Amino acid sequence: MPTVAIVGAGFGGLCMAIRLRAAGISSFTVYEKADRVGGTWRDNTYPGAGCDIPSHLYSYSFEKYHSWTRRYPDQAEILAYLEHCADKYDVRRNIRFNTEVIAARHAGGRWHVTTRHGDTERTDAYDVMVMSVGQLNRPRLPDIPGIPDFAGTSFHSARWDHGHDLTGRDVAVIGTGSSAAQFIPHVAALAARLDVFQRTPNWVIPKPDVTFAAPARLALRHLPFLRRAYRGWIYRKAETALYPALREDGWSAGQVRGLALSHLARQVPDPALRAKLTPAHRIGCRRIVIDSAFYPALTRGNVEVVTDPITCVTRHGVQTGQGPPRRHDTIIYATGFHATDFLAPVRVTGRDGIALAERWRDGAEAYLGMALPGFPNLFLLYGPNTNLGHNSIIFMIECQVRYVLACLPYIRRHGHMELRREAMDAWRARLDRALGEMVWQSGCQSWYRTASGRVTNNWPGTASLYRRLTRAPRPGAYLFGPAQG
Ligand code: N01
Repeated sequence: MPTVAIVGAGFGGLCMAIRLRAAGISSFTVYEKADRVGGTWRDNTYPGAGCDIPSHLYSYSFEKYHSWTRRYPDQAEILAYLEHCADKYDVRRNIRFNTEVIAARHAGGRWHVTTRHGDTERTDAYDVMVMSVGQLNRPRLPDIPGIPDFAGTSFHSARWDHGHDLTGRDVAVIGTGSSAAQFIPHVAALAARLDVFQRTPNWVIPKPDVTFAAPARLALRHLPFLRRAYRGWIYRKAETALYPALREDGWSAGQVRGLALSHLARQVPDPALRAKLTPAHRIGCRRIVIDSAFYPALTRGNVEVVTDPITCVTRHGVQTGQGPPRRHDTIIYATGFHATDFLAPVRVTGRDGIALAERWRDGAEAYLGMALPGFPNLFLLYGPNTNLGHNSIIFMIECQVRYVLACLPYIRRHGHMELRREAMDAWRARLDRALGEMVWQSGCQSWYRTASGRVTNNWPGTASLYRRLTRAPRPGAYLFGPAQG
């Protein structure tokens, strides 16, 4: 059996490991730079962190006996779920924790993986390389002058400083994306004063969370048909109600927009604040925020939504060009991630010394989000153009893992499989046509796009279409043969 290196022990890497083990393949190693599994759900521990996709869809289809306590899981429950899966499917013994992959180079027909563990660097060779490092793993600080001058405490939302008590503080939050929306209610309840710096308002729709009563939990856990029906219902709702709103479909977009506007009207009585919070961009163009506690927090007496552009950060706090200087003793950067820098900072070099960073200079791309010409036996999970604006990414990851497993027999038989250039070009053309029909290119800026405007992160089809396309590798798309240099 081919030996497999997996990079990352988040949802993707764990899924790959579990399915390999289930297929009777144990010749794999998972490299994880941190000391535990969980990926984004290990890193994002801000108060209120959770998922705005329902638990029964935001989970592995094969892990049937887990009992979710609520409709929308919080971070702690998702992390516990991943820990549970790592134990139950016995993949921990294949994980090398505290080991960061710094480079991967294809040479002599194998992947040479260079890792750092403390001060020790070493290189091991594998037949197959699976990169599963996520899209939102490297926090981004804004490009605002003066950040290092601030005398108080500051941190990014994905690196929450739990030792810093926010009670009675004057706090500034920069950013109003999904992360900020989740933690602002908690910060507002503790802080003496909270300034929320909003550059672009987002569309917000309600998150109808509920805790499952014991009988419902038991039924969903032990009655497979009920569980399947519930999961299927959420899935179909995402495909039929949310997805069309992301296309040039005026009627569906109108429905979701109406839902967001009535949510805003219901939760924010003050017309001036409501005006500040009303987005100008088309709904779905940026990630829709799904939250029911965000707007009420912004209406509190100790909270101000500041829309004047930030000019700088000083020793004393975040400043705008308007009004008297502001004073803060804490700044929280909810400013997102380097989302379009796929795989960075790992140096990936393919056949004949091709550097992946060079190949992706104009934006990341991969066939089905997984394979690339010049990079034999390399697969990406949650790679370019596989993020969703409407459904569960865990579903996409499972499609990808199934695809990689279906490729392994070819690799075993032929030594290597490498995507044909023509397959990549045809895929690119197909993708561009589909992306042209999506709302993401309708003018707004978002983390879905590179600075030059190319949408590198999102999948333009339904999740069901992706599942069909990834059912099995199309042999015509690949070159097969003995391992090459
Ligand atoms: O980051 P973001 P996030 N000056 O990039 C602002 C997923 N997620 O961490 O919009 C002023 O969305 C920026 O302003 P603007 C989810 O996919 C999922 O919140 O660029 N402001 C924006 O408001 C999500 O989309 C869950 O004008 C600046 C904010 O910072 C993704 O993670 C929960 C600025 C960044 O928002 C990222 O969300 C949480 C500047 N110079 C997150 N620079 C689930 O529930 C940036 N901003 C599954």
